[in-house]
Amino acid sequence: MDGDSKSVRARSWAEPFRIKMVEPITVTTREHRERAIASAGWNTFLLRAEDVYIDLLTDSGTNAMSDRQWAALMLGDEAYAGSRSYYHLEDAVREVYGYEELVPTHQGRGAEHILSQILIKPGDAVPGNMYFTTTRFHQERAGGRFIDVIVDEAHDPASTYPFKGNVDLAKFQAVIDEYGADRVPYISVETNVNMAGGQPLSLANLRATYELCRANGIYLMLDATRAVENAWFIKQREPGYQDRSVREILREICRYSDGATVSSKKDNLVNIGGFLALRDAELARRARGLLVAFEGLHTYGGMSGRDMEALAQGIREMVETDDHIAARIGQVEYLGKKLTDAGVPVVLPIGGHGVFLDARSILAHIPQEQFPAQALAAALYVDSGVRSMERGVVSAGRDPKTGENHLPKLELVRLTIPRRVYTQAHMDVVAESVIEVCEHASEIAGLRFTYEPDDLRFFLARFEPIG
Ligand code: PLI
Repeated sequence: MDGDSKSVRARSWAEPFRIKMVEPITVTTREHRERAIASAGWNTFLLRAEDVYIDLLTDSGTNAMSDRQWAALMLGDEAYAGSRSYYHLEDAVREVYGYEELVPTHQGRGAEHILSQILIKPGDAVPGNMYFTTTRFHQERAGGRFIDVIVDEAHDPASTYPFKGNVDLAKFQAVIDEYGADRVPYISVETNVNMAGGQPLSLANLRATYELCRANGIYLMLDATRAVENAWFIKQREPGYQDRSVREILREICRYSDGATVSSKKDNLVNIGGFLALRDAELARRARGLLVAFEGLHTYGGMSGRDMEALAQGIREMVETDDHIAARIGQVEYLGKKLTDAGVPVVLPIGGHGVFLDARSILAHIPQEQFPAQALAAALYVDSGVRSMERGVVSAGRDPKTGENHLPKLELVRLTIPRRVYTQAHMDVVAESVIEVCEHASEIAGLRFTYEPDDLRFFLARFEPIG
């Protein structure tokens, strides 16, 4: 049967690239890993990367760059002011995202810092479709109060609602009613919501949210860090978008916003970088005023010229065709399906940047105050050298007013897939290890803090097993 025949059999997809350079990784012994996790205080952030076999800590800054990006590095213009590479980046952001004003930053949290400082006044409310750690930190540091307005389905790992990233408009309206529109400077709308499990919002919901914003004089600021992944899900799930390219859908997402913060370490296919993009020239002027104090001059903002060249190329490449994003999310789905077929409870539907294990259900014998997801991530590392990340009560931190732990409904371990880095064989090894660890879940003990940092505690906290 030739390739053009009208066969209805499903065909496999494959990565739209071949591998030109490799980086060796080594597998360690179980004894080695037991020592390593103990000296890391049971926190996978504190492991040395060389003690890790398959590194699924994060998809942030762990991308493999293309030959064209490596070539672009050589063209970097390292001028302190007015670098040619800055203007290349500005062109790419205007062309692909459609924002006129570019404020470059060293990474996403740099952009969040500047945005929070220019827009939030002490006592303001900042609604958002679920918190992200650094985003909420900067909003609270500026005196704002983050209020979660995501749909209820997002908090239920088993719900298969296709747009778990949607804003609940009634919750958003309630914030406006309670605080008054003048105390709500902007709503922060994250694409493909990270903490919900990489879950998309629909264009219909974004459009309605934007209309509510306009009616009340409130800005809609996107966290467009994973907007391309969101665009892919819109193409798959939202009626009317099946024949549109991801590039076109991305432009439409940005159309319903006043600006965006972006960590370029994800969708944009680079290892470092980020930006704040805006429509309003006056807001951008204020942002640049702070930028020169905290990040760098307005034409580099913490990036080198070569970083900006690689980023400009990455931005074009991520939407050049839909093949890249199809394969990227296809690989995540491949791992997710292996786990669901084996009965492992994960966040459904499988998300865009990783598979999220439901630690609350896997380790039902460990109360949330004893950090089940943290304990599961450590156990997975000891089993196979696979590094994952806690996304539960440790990441959620404490309420700055009451000092009490936030107790999120989602107590998850994130298996985050770097872009263009691992093969399906790596995914098979990961799945086998997760299944094995789940089979022995009752042997895993809870943890307690031996060191708890005040802010963003998940990065540097240390633990010890209880009992
Ligand atoms: O890590 P940064 O500073 O480049 O970006 C911060 C940031 C902002 N928004 C979102 C949705 C993120 O996911 C994000 C960073 N995420 C990390 C580091 C992660 O591991 O998911």
